[in-house]
Amino acid sequence: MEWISHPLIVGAGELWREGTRSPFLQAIGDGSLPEEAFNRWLSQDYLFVKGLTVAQAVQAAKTPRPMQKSVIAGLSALDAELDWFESHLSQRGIRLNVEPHPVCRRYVDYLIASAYSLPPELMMAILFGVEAAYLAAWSALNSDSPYAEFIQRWSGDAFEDYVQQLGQHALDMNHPDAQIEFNRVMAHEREFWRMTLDLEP
Ligand code: MP5
Repeated sequence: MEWISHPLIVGAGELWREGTRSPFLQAIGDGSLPEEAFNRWLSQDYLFVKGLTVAQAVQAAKTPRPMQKSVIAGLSALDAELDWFESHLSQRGIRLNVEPHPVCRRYVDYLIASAYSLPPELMMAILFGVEAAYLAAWSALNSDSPYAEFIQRWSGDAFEDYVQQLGQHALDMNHPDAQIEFNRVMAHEREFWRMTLDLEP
């Protein structure tokens, strides 16, 4: 099955659209986004990915074979991604340790608390939601933009394969509450995009 026709995506309905589209993304795609707004997103997304790395490490510890393989491979990609963020932030003269915005903090707290308290079946639906949302959001943009490197990071074939694998695991692991958690992820994604345009807490 194509990742985009996954039952969790179809089941999320309008929330899926809200979590994967935003004026911020449109402005990245057409190159009209002010640099300052981009920089604020970059520093908050770095903090998000740091938090996701913690949650995913706990998830890896709880996920059975053979699905654990995808989670561990994803963790290794997160480690490389943190290096990539750090180099972009330093090139732009942005501190790594800015204050997390409450929206970013709430999303990360949800992921880390879920990783500790929920069964791995549900964590797989959550991780699929996190990654599928970014794949859909960024791959819809025109890669001629000045932000092409960012668009490509979340639109390439390797990333799509990863999302496809997570979607298959979420189907195989199947849990009755999977849709509830997937929808929570979409609501967090929607708030994250809103935050990028209005960053004052
Ligand atoms: C992702 C992200 C994708 N970087 N930020 C948000 C708010 N949601 C999802 O995660 P990754 O690890 O960068 O692919």
